[in-house]
Amino acid sequence: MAEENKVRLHGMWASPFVMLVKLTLEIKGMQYEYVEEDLVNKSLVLLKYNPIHKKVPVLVVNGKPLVESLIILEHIDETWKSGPRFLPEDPYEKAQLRFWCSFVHKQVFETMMLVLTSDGEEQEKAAKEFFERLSTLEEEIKNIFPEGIQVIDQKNVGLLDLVVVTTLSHYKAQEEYLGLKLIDPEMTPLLFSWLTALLELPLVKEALPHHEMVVGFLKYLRRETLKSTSA
Ligand SMILES: N[C@@H](CCC(=O)N[C@@H](CS)C(=O)NCC(=O)O)C(=O)O
Repeated sequence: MAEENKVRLHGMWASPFVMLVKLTLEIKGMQYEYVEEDLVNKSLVLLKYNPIHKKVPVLVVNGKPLVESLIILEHIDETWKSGPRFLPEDPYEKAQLRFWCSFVHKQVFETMMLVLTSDGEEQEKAAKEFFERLSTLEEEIKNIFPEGIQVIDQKNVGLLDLVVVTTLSHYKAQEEYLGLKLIDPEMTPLLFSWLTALLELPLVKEALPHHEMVVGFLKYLRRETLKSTSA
């Protein structure tokens, strides 16, 4: 590989943001090196490349770091134009797409994390808010797919497809572990069908970690978060 094309991704296997960048690199057909980070003992390299947020993913291209998954994605899309494009040319469409990607990453992801790491009344409140946000997304899906969910294939997968599938990819393991329905086919039928179709894409299936690993990670996450919030 020529030096000017050296790409390295610092990530953590369970992170939806890392999975998003991985899928993008793979769809673009890019060669890259992957470095698994231990987020409990962050490496000096991670701290050097992302001193402000200290989070993964970090993409290092020719020695230059990029952080924040959606920013990384736009950079990849604009730099490697040869593969499929993830962002539309039209400025208004692009702005709308950015809005909905950010809505899923912030509003949906954050309330989902609260549901996964709380108990009792706090969990009920978080779940209510999470379902409200999913209903907002469901309304937008009606605009995106006015004729119902289209057949999605790997070659025409878009940015919002990738953001939705990576953010919600662990939902079955989460439902099983918590004994809670998170993606309800009756409450949000379009989201359920969209997600089901996306999870069937071969590239997505291959990228998903094993169910048991996700359940093990959830146990750990709940235990550590509940311990720190009750201290
Ligand atoms: N907005 C960031 C979120 C990244 C993020 O939250 N990464 C988590 C893993 S899922 C992380 O590195 N956490 C380490 C920490 O918070 O110390 C992005 O889109 O890249």
